[in-house]
Amino acid sequence: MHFPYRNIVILTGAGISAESGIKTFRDQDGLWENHRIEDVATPEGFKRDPNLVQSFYNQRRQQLESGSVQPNAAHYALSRLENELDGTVTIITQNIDNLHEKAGSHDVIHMHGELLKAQCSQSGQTIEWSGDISLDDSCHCCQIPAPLRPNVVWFGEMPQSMDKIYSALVAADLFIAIGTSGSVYPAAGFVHEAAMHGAHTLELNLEPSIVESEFDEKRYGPASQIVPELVE
Ligand code: BV8
Repeated sequence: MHFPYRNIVILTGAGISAESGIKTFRDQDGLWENHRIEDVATPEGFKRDPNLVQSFYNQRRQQLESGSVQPNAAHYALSRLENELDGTVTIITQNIDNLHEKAGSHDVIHMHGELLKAQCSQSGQTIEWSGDISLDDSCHCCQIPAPLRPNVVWFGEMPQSMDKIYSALVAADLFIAIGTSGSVYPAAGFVHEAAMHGAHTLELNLEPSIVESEFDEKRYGPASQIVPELVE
């Protein structure tokens, strides 16, 4: 693989996991189809109906743990790129699944959290978690045990590791976005940040995203085809 880049930053979204059987958010029969964002992906929604929100994430965790969901050729291609490139490959994922890690990627930043972790609703501390989170599950880190919530960044909450993300974007000489609609910030603004610091920018998606005009280069098709083609 001839890759004239040394510091690659890759932003992934739900589209990279679609062919692994995980629903995206905004495609046909997507996750938001049956739920309003305000009801299942905001702190207010959790306060209003914690049961609904816990079960929305419990179902997604069950699917991930059922073993029926495995990395696809796109995840494996990125792991190969990280192992073979003479340089750095940083994956910033908006996804809360663990498919990049299962495919062998090591430098993965989960900016919107992780499904296989629970979070203390008081201290924000996270713990590895498998199985359902129920309303009776509480933390062991506070004087008065607090309820556990999914370790997921909801709308209106600050994404995780933003300082680490911005230093990666500043240092990047190549920025690739894979499988994201570009509809959520600050992730949708990363291409602009990387371009401002001189990176070449490439969009790999099934169809043009909302921010496709910001990219130097675009390739469209299913991730399991166009990502391995790029890395080969
Ligand atoms: C914050 C976790 C500030 C939960 C998620 C106006 C302007 C700018 C910003 C805002 C604004 N109004 C409100 C905001 C802020 C808001 C926002 O951006 N709202 C949007 C709706 C406008 N953002 C926030 O609130 C963020 N926080 O701004 O904090 C702050 C500052 C200081 C202090 C406190 C706070 C936090 C946002 C995080 C929300 N959490 N997820 C969960 O997973 O349930 S968002 C969720 O949707 C995902 O995580 C992802 O990030 C996001 C977008 O989804 P995508 O991954 O792109 O998926 P989507 O379905 O949309 O698209 C799939 C794509 O794949 C499609 O393009 C499709 O064509 C393609 N595809 C499909 N199949 C394939 C494929 N591609 C290739 N191959 C295939 N086979």
